Amino acid sequence: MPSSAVPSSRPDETAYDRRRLRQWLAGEARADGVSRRRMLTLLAAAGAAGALPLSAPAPARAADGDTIVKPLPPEAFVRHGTNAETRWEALRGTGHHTPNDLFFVRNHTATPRIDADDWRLRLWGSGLRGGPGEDRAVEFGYDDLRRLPSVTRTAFVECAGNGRSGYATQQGETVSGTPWTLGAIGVARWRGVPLAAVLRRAGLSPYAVDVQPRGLDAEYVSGGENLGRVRRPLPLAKALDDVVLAYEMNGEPLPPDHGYPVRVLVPSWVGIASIKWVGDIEVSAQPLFSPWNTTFYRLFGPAHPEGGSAPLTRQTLKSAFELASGATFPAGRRQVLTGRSWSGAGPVARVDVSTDGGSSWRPARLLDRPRPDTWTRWSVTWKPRTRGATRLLARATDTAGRTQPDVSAFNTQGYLFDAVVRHEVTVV
Ligand SMILES: Nc1nc2c(c(=O)[nH]1)N[C@H]1C(S)=C(S)[C@@H](COP(=O)(O)O)O[C@H]1N2
Ligand SMILES: [Mo]
Repeated sequence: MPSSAVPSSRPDETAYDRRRLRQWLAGEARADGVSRRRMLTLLAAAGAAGALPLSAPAPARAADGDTIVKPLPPEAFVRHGTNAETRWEALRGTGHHTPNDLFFVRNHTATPRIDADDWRLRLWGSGLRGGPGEDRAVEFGYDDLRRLPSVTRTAFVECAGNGRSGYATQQGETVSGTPWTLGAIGVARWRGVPLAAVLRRAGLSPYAVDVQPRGLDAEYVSGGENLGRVRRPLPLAKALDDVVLAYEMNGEPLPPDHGYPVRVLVPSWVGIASIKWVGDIEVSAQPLFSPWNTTFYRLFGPAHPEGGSAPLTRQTLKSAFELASGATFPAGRRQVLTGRSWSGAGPVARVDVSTDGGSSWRPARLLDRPRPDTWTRWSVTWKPRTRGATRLLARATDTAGRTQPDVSAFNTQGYLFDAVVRHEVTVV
């Protein structure tokens, strides 16, 4: 995608979704693990007549115990149940790419221990070439993938709920889900095989429409309901575009917590699309639905279509200071404030900073050449004069023309928080 391209627009996504939901109604799509009621709700919302009442999905229950393998030193991470959030102050001075040991972890259950020698990737389903009505399956081992021509790309993985706590702290709104501040993002240099190359080798049928990778981690139970293994369909067009089956992260084999031996990397899209520990990929000639593109990862709430938005694709626009919340600064001394801004819609080419709670703004100095799928680092100097509490603000603008608003549109699950974050500090 050229760096200045505008992302596919929401109306297209909505029409696409509506078409697929109708196919489901006609018995032409599969929705394993999604209740009929949920599908009917989405259908009513996308189509015409009287929408069924919307039941708010239960928030995921956090499990206890050791669900993450790597060390999580408290100066670098905040623990949220099965997940670990990176502290922004720990990123100061770490360079463009997030070191693997500082990268946030989002686990629905727990990191599985997998031996690459036993691991196989199975591609199967009605979207692979075979005889009429005949499902084919093709398998690749770890060495098979490593022998294929590789690509390397820098991209963020960011949870769709990153910044979610801002709905409560800045907007007084109650949302469900992990209360991340801004540390559910990391940028890495990923190396692997284009998913397109593997699909073509497996023998893609001209009728294929959806591709659904599934993780090898345990089945996910939410609100007493077993939703099965983590999986989410991707439209074939995206799967053939820039998706990578990644086996390296920042020059090392993928660490266990980040998907060893192989994960999917879907640049700029919501983190859930980047399935870790991928074990199989269904290639389907029918549209597919899973809980992760129906119940979860749609926008529900008064500002959104009744019954929910189309499934989320690209991440939104955000900025963060490389500072602890409540940091203190001595009055009268010159400081260099640093931070990073990013967007799923295109490179971030402008960042404005306020050190007086939003009364005055000035452009930050950009420290990276703006590129898609990753953040732009920036800095401003600041000589605080007045003692007491103040707020630091940073507002990014991307090349697709989006700017961070003051308020983010509420949605019940707190996804895609994009408002300017008020970073409270004290001058002493
Ligand atoms: N198999 C599997 N893949 C997964 C998940 C998971 O729990 N299981 N979590 C998803 C979510 S919600 C996010 S935000 C990213 C997080 O990737 P990371 O843990 O490497 O930072 O992985 C995604 N892929
Ligand atoms: Mo996520």
